Amino acid sequence: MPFTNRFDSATLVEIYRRMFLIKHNDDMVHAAAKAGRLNLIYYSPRGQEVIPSALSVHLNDEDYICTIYRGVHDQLAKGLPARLIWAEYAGRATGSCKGKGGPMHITYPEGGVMVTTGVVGSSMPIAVGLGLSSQVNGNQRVTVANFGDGASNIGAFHESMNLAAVWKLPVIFMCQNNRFAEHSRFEKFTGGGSVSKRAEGYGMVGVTVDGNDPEAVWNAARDAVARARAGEGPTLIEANTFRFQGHLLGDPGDYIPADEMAAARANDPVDKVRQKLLDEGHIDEAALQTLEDAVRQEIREAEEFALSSPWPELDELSTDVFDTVSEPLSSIPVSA
Ligand SMILES: Cc1ncc(C[n+]2csc(CCOP(=O)(O)OP(=O)(O)O)c2C)c(N)n1
Repeated sequence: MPFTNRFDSATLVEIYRRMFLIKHNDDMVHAAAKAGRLNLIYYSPRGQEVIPSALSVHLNDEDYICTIYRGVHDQLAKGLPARLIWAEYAGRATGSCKGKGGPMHITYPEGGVMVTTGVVGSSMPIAVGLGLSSQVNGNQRVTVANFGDGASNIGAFHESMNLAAVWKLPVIFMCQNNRFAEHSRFEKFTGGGSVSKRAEGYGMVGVTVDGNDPEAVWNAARDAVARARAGEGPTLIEANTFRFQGHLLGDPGDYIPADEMAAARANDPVDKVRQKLLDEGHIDEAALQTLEDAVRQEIREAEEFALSSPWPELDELSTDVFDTVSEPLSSIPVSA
């Protein structure tokens, strides 16, 4: 069930807990990679913690998300257990994809994490298909398609927006605009200068929010989820944020102007929300530390679980590869 339907102290504390989980997980992945305990390709979501944390408190376990290679923040906020992510990172049989997917292909259908994709722009058409399934089945499930600003210039973005609008599908297009696509600046590759304004061309609602402001994201997500559940169609949200690391682990990110990076880090949303919680009296320091210690313990256990898990057996190579449930192709009549 959604955490709460009011932006009260409990909601803000829960949003912060999810943000701290994302940040601490990221710190520990970096530490494990640097120490050689994990060998992985890794795309840090640091700086973008608010977006999935403030959105996911509106979602049920049964709701769907589609995300991208950078989407560990989306996965953790949706409730995917960290130990399954770590085991997948480590290539172990206990990972969310039995060690065969790796960091760029984390899935967890039991918790609604339906796809993590490395193909830029492909989270959106998959989300449209999931939205159509919810409409056909008559359930109230909402699907969130997460993607970056770069993906908003891929053809699949426009096809997905159009179809979702025409069919009034319960889909939220969540553009996490972190200002860079690989090494290119948003302004240099985006006609019109706005992603959300493109919604108008498809007759759907589009909004721009400060993606580092939990209340702004929470409000926009509340409206979009309500619209989707009421059968009133999709919403495009452009949430502006900034990424604190290079494109992927090992990229120094020196194409990001130093002053912009320094300003973004000085306004670290995790620190800001923590301070807001204390300043406004939503929680006290001791309770916050207890909450953070629980997260640290969760990630410590995730790493221990992953690194002590067995490797996949050799015959895993060919399991889950072919569909064994449906009729063999040869038995399906082919019309002339
Ligand atoms: C179809 C396709 N084209 C190009 C790439 C190479 N590529 C990988 S990540 C990336 C940048 C995407 O940027 P954005 O959508 O803004 O997401 P971000 O990485 O900033 O989260 C590109 C071009 C790809 N993986 N897939």
